[in-house]
Amino acid sequence: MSSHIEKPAKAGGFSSLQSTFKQVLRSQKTRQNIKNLLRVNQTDGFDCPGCAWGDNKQGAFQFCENGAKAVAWESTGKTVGADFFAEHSVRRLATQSDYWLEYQGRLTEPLRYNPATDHYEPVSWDQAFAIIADKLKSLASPDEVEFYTSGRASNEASYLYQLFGRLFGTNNFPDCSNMCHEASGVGLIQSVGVGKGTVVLDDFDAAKAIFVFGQNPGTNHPRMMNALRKAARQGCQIVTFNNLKEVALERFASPQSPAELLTPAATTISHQYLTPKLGGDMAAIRGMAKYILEEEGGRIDLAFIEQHTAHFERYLEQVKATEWTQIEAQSGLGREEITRAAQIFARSESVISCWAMGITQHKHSVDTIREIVNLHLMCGQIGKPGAGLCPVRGHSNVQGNRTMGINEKPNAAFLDRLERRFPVGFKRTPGHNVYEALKALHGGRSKVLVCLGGNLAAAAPDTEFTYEAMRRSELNVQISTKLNRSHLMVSKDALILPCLGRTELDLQRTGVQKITVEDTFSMVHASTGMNEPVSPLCLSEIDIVARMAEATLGSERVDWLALRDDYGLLRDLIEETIAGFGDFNRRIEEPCGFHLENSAALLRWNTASGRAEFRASRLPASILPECTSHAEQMVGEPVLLLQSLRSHDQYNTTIYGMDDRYRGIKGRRNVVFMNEEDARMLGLAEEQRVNMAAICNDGRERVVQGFSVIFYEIPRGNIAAYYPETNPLVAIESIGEGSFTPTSKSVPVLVTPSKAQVESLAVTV
Ligand SMILES: Nc1nc2c(c(=O)[nH]1)N[C@H]1C(S)=C(S)[C@@H](COP(=O)(O)OP(=O)(O)OC[C@H]3O[C@@H](n4cnc5c(=O)[nH]c(N)nc54)[C@H](O)[C@@H]3O)O[C@H]1N2
Ligand SMILES: Nc1nc2c(c(=O)[nH]1)N[C@H]1C(S)=C(S)[C@@H](COP(=O)(O)OP(=O)(O)OC[C@H]3O[C@@H](n4cnc5c(=O)[nH]c(N)nc54)[C@H](O)[C@@H]3O)O[C@H]1N2
Ligand SMILES: [Mo]
Repeated sequence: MSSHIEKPAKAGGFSSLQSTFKQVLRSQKTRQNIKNLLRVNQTDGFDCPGCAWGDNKQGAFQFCENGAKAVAWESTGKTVGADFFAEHSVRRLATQSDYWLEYQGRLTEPLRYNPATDHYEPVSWDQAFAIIADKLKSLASPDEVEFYTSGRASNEASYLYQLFGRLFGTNNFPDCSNMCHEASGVGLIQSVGVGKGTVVLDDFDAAKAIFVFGQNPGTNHPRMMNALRKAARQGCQIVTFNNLKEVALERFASPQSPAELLTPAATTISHQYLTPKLGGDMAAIRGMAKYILEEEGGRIDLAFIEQHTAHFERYLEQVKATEWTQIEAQSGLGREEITRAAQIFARSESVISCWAMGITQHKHSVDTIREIVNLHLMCGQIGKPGAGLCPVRGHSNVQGNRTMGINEKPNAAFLDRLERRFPVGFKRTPGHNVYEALKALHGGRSKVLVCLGGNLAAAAPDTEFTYEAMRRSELNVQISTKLNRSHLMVSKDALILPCLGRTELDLQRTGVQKITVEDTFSMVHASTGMNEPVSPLCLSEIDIVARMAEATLGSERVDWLALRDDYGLLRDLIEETIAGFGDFNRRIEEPCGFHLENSAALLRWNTASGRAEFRASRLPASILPECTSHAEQMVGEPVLLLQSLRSHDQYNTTIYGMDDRYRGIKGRRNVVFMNEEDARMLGLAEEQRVNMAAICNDGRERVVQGFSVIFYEIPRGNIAAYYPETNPLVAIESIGEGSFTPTSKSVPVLVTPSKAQVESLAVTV
């Protein structure tokens, strides 16, 4: 391949260390941030806000390059207050980039939008809470409010938030998980009766094979690279399925190993690296199952199947009926390479499968995840050391949010327990997820939006639709640390409520408070901030939620302010109302916190049949939606499938910088990775500017412009570009079956040279 872009030969190593220190030096609080890094993920420090990977809390510093970016981002000397907002109207702010908005610094005082001047103006905290309470009490129905949560909120904050929402009378809890691992939760609950991973960090030491599907840990879970490196060096076989050749999954150098740090030496991570077509994993995994059933039947764990599972025969029939031609065509992989992966799976004593957004953001994600589980059940690879299922969560406490009840479809057992403490008759009908919340706001059925963190405007799909939906809210309340796009979605009334970050000291009436989080391995542990808060006017998230609740509901049923004064009391309440939290306050004093029991890991199956359930789904007829062939006929050009993904220098909608070092990209983000042969066929040269138009059948135009073509090792017919820039292309109705997750990893588009008229690109079929 002849691209002028050069990828590094390995990931990690010195470049990683260099980048860490660059971030720390840039943050304007150098000394503070060096101190911070020494406290990240230590027993008495704060939980890294970077990602949900777990740590063993022993030994040296547990931070990574991208964790350092996250910490330095929060702990900056720059601030935005009343002066800034007096100078900049909302209309003017709206012309700035996402990068610029967040780089203005930390929010320092509560603000209210004034539609007459188009400026945010200072407001007192008391006034702010009164505005929210008045508006909520004026609603015709409690279901006219949407309570969004982003996965950084602590267990305590999210518990209080859902309790407030539920006592107010709604289950409308859209959250970032709806755009993220929702399919994992849905699929795992159906298959094994619990929506969480079944392994713990120690299992990575015991595994004889690790499969990594659709995940880029070198960038998004760098601490996972330590576990993979260690496993690889111990002789564990690592098999990667990724649409792109991600360099960290090929070769990784530990910044902690002197030899690998300073020399070209590195550890080979993947023993086998397969590059399926977008959405082709289910076919590939079906192929593995087919090979094992037909060629290595002796490796099937019949005793496990007999004792623990249901519907195996149906699955067997379905696998037999799946043809190799379809498996190869849909996965884009050859039978031999699938066979090799299957042999590693079948012949290894203990196997872990990890996955992330490359699996969960497709139309058939739930079925794909259930197919991963099928393979594990067939070979008895669950509930024993070194074996099991590992959806690798994103946000540092997204898993804890769900445990605490941030869930638009709460199960009956959860509500029953809550009702024993609060005998009020909680609503039992499901509330809104992100998709339904945006539709309800857009349609005027929901009137108030409250966001506990995050940046819904930039994170959600179909940018124009999302903007309009948020602008139609009559009151938009954003609890945030930094200015972002979501604050600019205003019409009548809006509030910005500045909160403390995780690195900051949280001092309440009874003293310094700690919060807790749950990592991807269901480990719950405490986190204590230590930095001086950026402003005396910033409140903790818990304080904000408690006062919002107090203003709206009064203190008759819950003494919100007492819980705010002492988070220990809040944890007592959690212990009383949520299963698995016995002795909560004491157990978080243990150095590593405690593990929440996982029934599937204990071979107990909370499913309809009381057994682990095989799922016999057909492969999808096509990965491309039906309307695309029509579009191809109309336009005479091939439709390409786009995945939207993260660069190395971003945290979701927060852009730290313009480089994507491991993919060889410097100083820009408006690039589209394309197979050279596809480019040739389309008459495109490398670095040529192109536009992308989405293929949808709802009559709306969705176009993004001015992306430079980069030749890249990517399967024919697939392209990749960064999120959130490509969000305008993801149609609101394009969601996963059973998960409602935007299909951010399979967006059918037409690519044309930029000079072409945008009008002529608007494709509707
Ligand atoms: N530094 C940093 N850390 C983060 C985040 C961040 O933005 N920055 N975000 C956090 C969050 S919320 C999350 S959810 C996680 C996200 O972590 P990831 O899931 O790793 O994030 P993505 O960048 O979306 O990467 C998707 C990967 O899947 C591959 N892929 C895409 N489609 C397919 C497919 O159909 N099949 C296969 N086999 N592979 C495919 C892509 O090539 C890419 O390597 O990271 C968390 N950690
Ligand atoms: N096209 C496309 N779209 C995607 C994805 C994709 O891969 N492709 N990924 C999806 C995924 S996996 C996710 S999780 C979502 C992410 O969706 P969100 O979680 O909504 O977005 P973030 O970018 O993580 O939120 C960043 C904002 O959080 C606020 N913040 C940061 N720290 C704190 C804190 O401690 N407290 C409070 N209150 N606020 C804080 C800051 O103001 C910051 O601007 O995006 C989804 N959207
Ligand atoms: Mo995520």
